[in-house]
Amino acid sequence: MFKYSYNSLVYYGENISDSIKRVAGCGYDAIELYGEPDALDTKEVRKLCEEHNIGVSSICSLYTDERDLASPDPSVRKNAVTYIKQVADLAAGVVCPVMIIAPTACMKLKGWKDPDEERKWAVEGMQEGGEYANSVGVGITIEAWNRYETYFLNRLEQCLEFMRELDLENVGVMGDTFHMNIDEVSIADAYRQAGKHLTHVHLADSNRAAPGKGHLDFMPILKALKDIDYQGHLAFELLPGSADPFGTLAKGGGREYFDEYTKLAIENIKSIEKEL
Ligand code: LER
Ligand code: MN
Repeated sequence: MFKYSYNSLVYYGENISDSIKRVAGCGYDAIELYGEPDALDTKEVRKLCEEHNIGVSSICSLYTDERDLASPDPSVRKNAVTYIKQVADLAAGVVCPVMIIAPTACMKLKGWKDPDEERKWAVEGMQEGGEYANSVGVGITIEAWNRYETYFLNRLEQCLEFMRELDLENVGVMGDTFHMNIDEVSIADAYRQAGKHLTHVHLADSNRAAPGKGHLDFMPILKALKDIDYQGHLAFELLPGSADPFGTLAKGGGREYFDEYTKLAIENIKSIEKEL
């Protein structure tokens, strides 16, 4: 039996109590929180989760230009490490096992002139952040993003290579089917190759809508996850089909991603899980 979670990122601007209530009401085991430590009160989140009998599966860290482990600017790199530590504290405070981590800012499409130097910075920052996360009992999981969101890690095999450069016991990799649909040869094979190192999963259809609303075939994907005995959560990370999804949400668009898709996503994937 898979464990299910829904990423609160898409409930843009909503009160966390409404988000937790909706996710629990739709039968999820857990919620994935967006990684803005200052915007969340850990005691309140814990209380709400206890009340609604769900857990926090994961924290979706938000890597902006000011939170870039691979930046040539040492103050930006320092800020990124501080951010990782703050997210780790948030995770520990809400009893969450794993936080997502990435070596660069999201939407940064060009690297530093010296790739070796840049990689060294990214490894150093992730090592420091990962050690801190370990000290507060939190795992880190490295996410690959598609080529239109980063130039750095686009496929799981690259995340595994990066992971092996770290000296950490609490590190794994994760695959998001939206990104994988663009940059992997086979989503199922990439999950199989990650095997025991796969510590988190984001599910979305080809267009980042709820599974069933795009053209991905989830049967071989779920079969691969079952075959590798994946023990983490399946977290739906859905966002409106727009170059600026948060702008769309801020203007009141994407309402189907709230009640309708929260319900539909778990229903559709559970119906495939039954057939495995
Ligand atoms: C985060 O999980 C992700 O997949 C990226 O697209 C950044 O939002
Ligand atoms: Mn993702």
